[in-house]
Amino acid sequence: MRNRRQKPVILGGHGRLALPDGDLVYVPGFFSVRVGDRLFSDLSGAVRWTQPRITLFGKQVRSPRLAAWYGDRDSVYRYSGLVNQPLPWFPELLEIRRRVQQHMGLSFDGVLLNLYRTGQDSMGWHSDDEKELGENPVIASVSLGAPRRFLLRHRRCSDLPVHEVNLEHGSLLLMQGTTQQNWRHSVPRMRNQDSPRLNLTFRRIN
Ligand SMILES: O=C(O)CCC(=O)C(=O)O
Ligand SMILES: [Mn+2]
Repeated sequence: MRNRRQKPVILGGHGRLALPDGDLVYVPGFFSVRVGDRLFSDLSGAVRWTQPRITLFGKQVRSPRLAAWYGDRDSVYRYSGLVNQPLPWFPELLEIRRRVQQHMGLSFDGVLLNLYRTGQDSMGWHSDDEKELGENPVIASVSLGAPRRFLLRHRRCSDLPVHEVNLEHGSLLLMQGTTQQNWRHSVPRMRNQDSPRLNLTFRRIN
């Protein structure tokens, strides 16, 4: 049984992070503060945000954040019991995708955006293991705005401590290899955080 009072292992620095049984790469400052600020403000206004209903403990509730799915026309993505038809790419999304693809030498056909309006918005424990993503998906996560804690918990080895990365403005986090098979992740609520954060996770569906 995991000791709930055990402190998380803080992962930091630049490059490959020491996550056992997984493959995480962190690139702080992937976008400069200036470019990140511009993208944050352009995206906040341009994205068609929705607040989907999700089923939690058998009850329908509004998800504790806003979200939107953009991508190629045939990138239909089913998650949280919802069928998400893609909205069409627009210039700022294409600009970010181009930078990410150039850096990685990989291409992505969809992006899930999440807006955490304050520290009261959050994302619960889950793995990005939907079947359309394939067995060992590469997910490229760009963070803009307020820094938030990103937690990882092993799916089976409960004696492994929770691991934590602080996702900063303009950063890129890659989750790849067996990370989704072996770990769940979450973005917990944070007291003392009033500012919004925007996250983009680039994914490959087809
Ligand atoms: O906001 C984040 O950093 C994570 C988002 C996430 O896990 C997801 O969209 O599946
Ligand atoms: Mn996720």
